[in-house]
Amino acid sequence: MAPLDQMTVRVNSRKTVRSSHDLAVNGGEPLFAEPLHVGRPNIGNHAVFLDRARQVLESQWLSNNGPVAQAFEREIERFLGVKHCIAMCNGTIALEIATRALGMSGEVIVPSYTFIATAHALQWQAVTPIFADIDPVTHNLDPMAVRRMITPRTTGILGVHLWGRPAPVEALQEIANEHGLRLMYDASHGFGCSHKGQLLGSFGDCEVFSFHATKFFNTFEGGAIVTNDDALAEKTRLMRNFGFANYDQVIYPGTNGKLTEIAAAMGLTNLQDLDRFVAVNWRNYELYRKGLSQLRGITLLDYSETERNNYQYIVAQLTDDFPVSRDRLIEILHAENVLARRYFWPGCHNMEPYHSFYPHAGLMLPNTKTVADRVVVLPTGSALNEGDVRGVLSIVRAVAEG
Ligand code: T4K
Repeated sequence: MAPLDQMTVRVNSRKTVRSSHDLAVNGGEPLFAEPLHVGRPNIGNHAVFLDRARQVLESQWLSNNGPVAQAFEREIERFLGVKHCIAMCNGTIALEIATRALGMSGEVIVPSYTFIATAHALQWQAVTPIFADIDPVTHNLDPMAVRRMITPRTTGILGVHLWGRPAPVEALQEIANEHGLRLMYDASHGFGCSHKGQLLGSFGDCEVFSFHATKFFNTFEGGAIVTNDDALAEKTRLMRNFGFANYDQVIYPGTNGKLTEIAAAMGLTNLQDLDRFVAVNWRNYELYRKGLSQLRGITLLDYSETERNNYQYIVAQLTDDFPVSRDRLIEILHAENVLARRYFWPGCHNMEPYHSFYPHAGLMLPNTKTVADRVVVLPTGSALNEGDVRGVLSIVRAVAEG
C-alpha cells in the first residue's frame, strides 16, 4: 500500500485533492458527496435491536424503571465495576440531579472549556459555576487554577474528563478533602476510558455519563449517574422519579429523569458492540495520527497507550506556523463537506448568561482561550471508512502545504 502522503483519494469519483488548487473553497465541487459529521451515531446490530424493540412493544411496558432499564443498569455496573448505575433520560438531567443530591450550593468550580451543559446544569440548580482554567496540554482542569478559585462559598468541584482523557483525579480529590468539598465528574466523553487501569466511573463522589446519540456509546438520548455511595444512589433514584418512595407516597420534590425501555434496549444492544466501535475509532485515530504527524503546524491530541480509550474525538490543534487560521481551515473543510467542529469554542464563560455575569472571567482563563482558539475536531466513528479519513487528510495536507 502506498504511504499515506502519496495516496490519491477518490472519495467523490470526479475529484481528487492534491494541492490547494483543487480545494472546493476555490470553486468546484466538494470532495465528499455527503456531509461527514462529527457525531454520527455508532449503532450496534440492527436485528438484535429490532428484536429487543419488538419485545418492549409486546410487553406493553415502556418506561418507569422497567425490566429493560433495570437490566441495562446492571450491565453498566458490571462493565464499569461500580456499585450503582442510576440511568437517566439524558446527561444534563443526570448532572442536575447529581448536583442537587450532593447538596452542592453557592459556588462550584468547573472548567470553562467544556460543553455548555456542564455549566448550565449547575446554573439550573441555582449553583454558581466558577470557571477555572485548564492545563493547555491535557485540556483538563489545572489543579492550581482550581485552588485559586476557592472562596468561602465554594461547596464543590465538577471536573470533566474532556475528550475521554481523565481529569487529574488524585489532585482534585486532595483539594476536595483539604477543603471539605464535594467532587463529581462529568464523564460524558469518558465511557470505556480508564485511569491507571480503572475505568472512569468510580472517581469522586459520583460520575455522570451522557449516552446521547453523538456519544461513543448511545441510548438515542440518555445518561447515568454512577457511584459507589449507597445513600447517594438511593437519593438520586428518588429524585429521578418525582420523589416517589413507593407506589403512592412522595417524600421529595423530585423531577422526571427516567430512561425509557426503548432507549435501554438500544443501550443493551450497543454495549454488545463496544469493542467494534473502539476498533473503528482506533483505526481512524491511527490514520489521522500518522497523516497529521507529517504536516507542519498541526498536531493531534494523543491518547495514552497504557490506558483504555474510546478514541471518540479526533482533536487537532493548529500552531502558529500553520498557513491559515483555525476558522479558515474549518471553512475549507466545510466547503468539502467535512463538517469539522471548533469544540468548545469560545468557552462557557463567553456564553450567556455567564458572559454577562462575569464579563472579565477571561482574565483568569488564558489557557482556555488559547486552546479554544486552536482546536479543530475532525469526524470519526463507525460512519467513516479508511478512504474517508484519507480524504479528510488530503484536504488538510493540501492546506498545510499551501
Ligand atoms: N457534558 C458534556 C461534557 C457533554 O459533551 C455533553 C453533551 C453533556 C454534558 C450533556 O449530555 P446530554 O444532555 O446531551 O446527554 C453535541 C451533542 O448534542 C451533545 O450531547 C454533546 N455533549 C456535544 C459535545 O455535542 P452539538 O450541538 O455540538 O451537535 P449536534 O447534537 O447537533 O450533533 C452533531 C452532529 O452529529 C450533527 O450535526 C449531525 C450528527 N448527528 C447528530 C444526531 C443527534 C447525527 O448524524 N445523528 C444524530 O442522531 O452537541
